[in-house]
Amino acid sequence: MRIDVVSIFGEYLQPLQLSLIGKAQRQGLIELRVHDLRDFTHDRHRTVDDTPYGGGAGLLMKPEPWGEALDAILADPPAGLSAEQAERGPVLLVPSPVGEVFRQERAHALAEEPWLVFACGRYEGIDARVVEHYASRIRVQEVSLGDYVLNGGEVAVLVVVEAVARLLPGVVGNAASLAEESHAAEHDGLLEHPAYTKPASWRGLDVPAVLAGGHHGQVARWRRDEALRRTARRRPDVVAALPESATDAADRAV
Ligand code: 6GU
Repeated sequence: MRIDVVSIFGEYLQPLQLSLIGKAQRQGLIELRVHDLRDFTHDRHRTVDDTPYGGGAGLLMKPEPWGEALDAILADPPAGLSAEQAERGPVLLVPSPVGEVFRQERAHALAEEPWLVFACGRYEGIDARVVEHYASRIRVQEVSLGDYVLNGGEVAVLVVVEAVARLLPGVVGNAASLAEESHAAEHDGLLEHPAYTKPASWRGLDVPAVLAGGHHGQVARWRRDEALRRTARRRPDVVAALPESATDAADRAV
């Protein structure tokens, strides 16, 4: 997968050199290219921001450097795309508090793409014509991490790249661990049950006896019950959205 990121703070993306994502880059599973938006300005001060039309506090990012940066990236596609993939182009992801909330389903969908481009806004965001223009040429998705405000899109890139990259074949050693975790479709999007390792007793707290009992059916039932209870308490929205078909009679008794 090729990932291009445009930012005025490329150093923010250094953590992507660490751990499994760094290793995936060294193995050639991911190619990350970070571009400095200021390289696409033409004035002495390398200006990327300006005051908003209509007034108001803060500065907006000017459209022209974004147009030049994104056009240059689009003109340099990864090698080995099929004709259809080249025609479709990348998905342009624009982190923003006004985007749709980023969820595991979207991470799975993006993991199928050969090419992602991220546009990191700062200040009060990017002139709205940038998204409007590129939406007429390629697929554009504005994505939010949740209902709070960050200073820019770079942290969201860290989040989205990590969530997507770990779904690529070969990035996470044990593929089976992906199916068991919180928000996995295999578990109806429920939160994961609590988990324990040795010792069996620690500071007066014992591991639930059923987990050491060796009865696989009982362990599975206990985990499902705990996942349902935890999700109902912490994320009633997730339980409310479960289709009838996702729960059986034993679930509904929890
Ligand atoms: Cl993706 N960007 C910014 N600037 N703020 C956010 C966000 C993204 N998600 C939540 N708040």
